[in-house]
Amino acid sequence: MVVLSQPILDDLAQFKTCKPAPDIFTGIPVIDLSDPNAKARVVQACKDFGFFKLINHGVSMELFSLLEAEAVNFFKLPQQEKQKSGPPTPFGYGNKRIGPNGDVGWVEYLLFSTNSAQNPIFPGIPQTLWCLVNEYVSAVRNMACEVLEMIADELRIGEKDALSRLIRDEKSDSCFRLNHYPPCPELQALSGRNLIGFGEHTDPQIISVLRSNNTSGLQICLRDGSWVSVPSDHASFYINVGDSLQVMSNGRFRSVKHRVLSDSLKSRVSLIYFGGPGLSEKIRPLSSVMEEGEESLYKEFTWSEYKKSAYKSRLGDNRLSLFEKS
Ligand code: GA4
Repeated sequence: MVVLSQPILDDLAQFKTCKPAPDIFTGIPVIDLSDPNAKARVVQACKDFGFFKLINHGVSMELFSLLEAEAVNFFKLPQQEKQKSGPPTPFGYGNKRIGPNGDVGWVEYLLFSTNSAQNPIFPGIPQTLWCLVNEYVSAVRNMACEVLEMIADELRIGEKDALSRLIRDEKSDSCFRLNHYPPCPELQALSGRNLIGFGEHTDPQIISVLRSNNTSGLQICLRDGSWVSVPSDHASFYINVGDSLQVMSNGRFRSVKHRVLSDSLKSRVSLIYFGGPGLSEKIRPLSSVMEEGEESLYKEFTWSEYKKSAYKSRLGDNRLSLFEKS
């Protein structure tokens, strides 16, 4: 029999739980970057799911594995050591608290701006980890730009770099997070449920690029409102459409709601790049995607306005609803 002490039970009580996901969903589009039909398939996936898996992406397994190993080493450090790089305001080490408005999750993480000048000095982060983060972010950004250029081409947006320039720009407000979801075998044994690691939400930026170790946990919400489990695959990337790209496509693309359940037995480590525009960039539907006479579904806003509003929201809020035209 599993016996949990009262303090542990009290601590666990603040986290939401969920029944472990039944089957792994096999319907997620898998897009081969070298496929001549990739552009059309990416656009279709952004419309249908706001989410797809990317294979043959050209970012080396070795770089991912090295960074993953460094991240694991960091998360193994004593709590006191990790805390030296926190709290995340908004960048740095965070444990169980997500964002500034009371959200919690069974997760610890490191959140960085991809613009070094915006990060405070993190006394607890080893130089090797820092260097690998920079190398990885630059490889993933290039790949994300390639995807955005394919989208721009397929949508017949005049300039090929209309979307990619937003995240390539040196003023781009992008960030990168390393998440560690520790296992919690006791709770599983006790209740048959899993802890919610990162509650349901959409990403505010343009595009998010995720890679994880071989532990499952990620779920996405389909158009019919059902939640399905994404197969884990450490060799591939998962790409999701963010709120800003939903607006730029005037609602054609879907900013996908997603969440992470912690695994009861295995640690999950995920690495996510969030490609966002510069603070003063205006976010509005691209004129080239609009049909004649089509109205914008959203009021125009700058990324700075959207971000400010996002940081006042709770994780699960529908942040775009404030910017929808009534
Ligand atoms: C969700 C996507 C990214 O992880 C993130 C998150 C951010 C944070 O963890 O600080 C936010 C969340 C995310 C949206 C609403 C606000 C801000 C936590 C939160 C409650 C880094 C981001 O850009 O927005």
